[in-house]
Amino acid sequence: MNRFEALSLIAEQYRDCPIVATCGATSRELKHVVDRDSHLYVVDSMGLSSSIAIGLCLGLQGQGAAKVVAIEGDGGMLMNPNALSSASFLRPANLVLIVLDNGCFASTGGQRAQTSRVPIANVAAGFGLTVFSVDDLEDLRRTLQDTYQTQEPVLLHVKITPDNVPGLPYVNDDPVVLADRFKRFLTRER
Ligand SMILES: Cc1ncc(C[n+]2csc(CCOP(=O)(O)OP(=O)(O)O)c2C)c(N)n1
Ligand SMILES: [Mg+2]
Repeated sequence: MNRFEALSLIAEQYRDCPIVATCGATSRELKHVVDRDSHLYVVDSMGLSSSIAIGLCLGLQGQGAAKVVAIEGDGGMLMNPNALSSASFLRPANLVLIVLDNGCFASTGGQRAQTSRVPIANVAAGFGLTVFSVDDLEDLRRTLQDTYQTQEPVLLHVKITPDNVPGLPYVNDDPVVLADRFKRFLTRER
């Protein structure tokens, strides 16, 4: 399974939920799968989609968002592992933290990342999070349905191949504009 295939399933299962996508090819490809007001493309701020999503979970409590999804890369996740500690400590019941693990910094040329030796799923479980791990599309489809139903913060570890969809345009929108569109989605009547 590659990133684009994984993102297609995530966008389908979580089409009504806020999705915070990490920078680089993840935002680029998600935008190409489907571009929705419910997406926040975190251009450049590598590693922060998980922290942003945790804050959103807390801020949106009782406001009808079934789940808040963060899509992080393996490199980004290990750049900001304290988000795992925060998620475990704060226990936002509606957090779904999805880590697309290709073992490298695929967006910037495929340099080897620490996940080639540091098992993210074990690290997250060690922090006390409930962890799901998948490595094929059928499992991902099933597990996305399961994570939609959970009543606790979860980390979904998805093993993907290290390729990028070639030729996609950069997400060059002004981050202020991207954030404004997302904020308007969040404050819309449900
Ligand atoms: C603090 C910081 N360092 C480096 C970058 C450049 N950069 C953007 S995406 C990326 C690779 C991200 O790797 P990973 O999170 O594993 O996602 P992948 O591209 O593999 O899907 C890098 C190094 C950045 N945007 N911010
Ligand atoms: Mg990676």
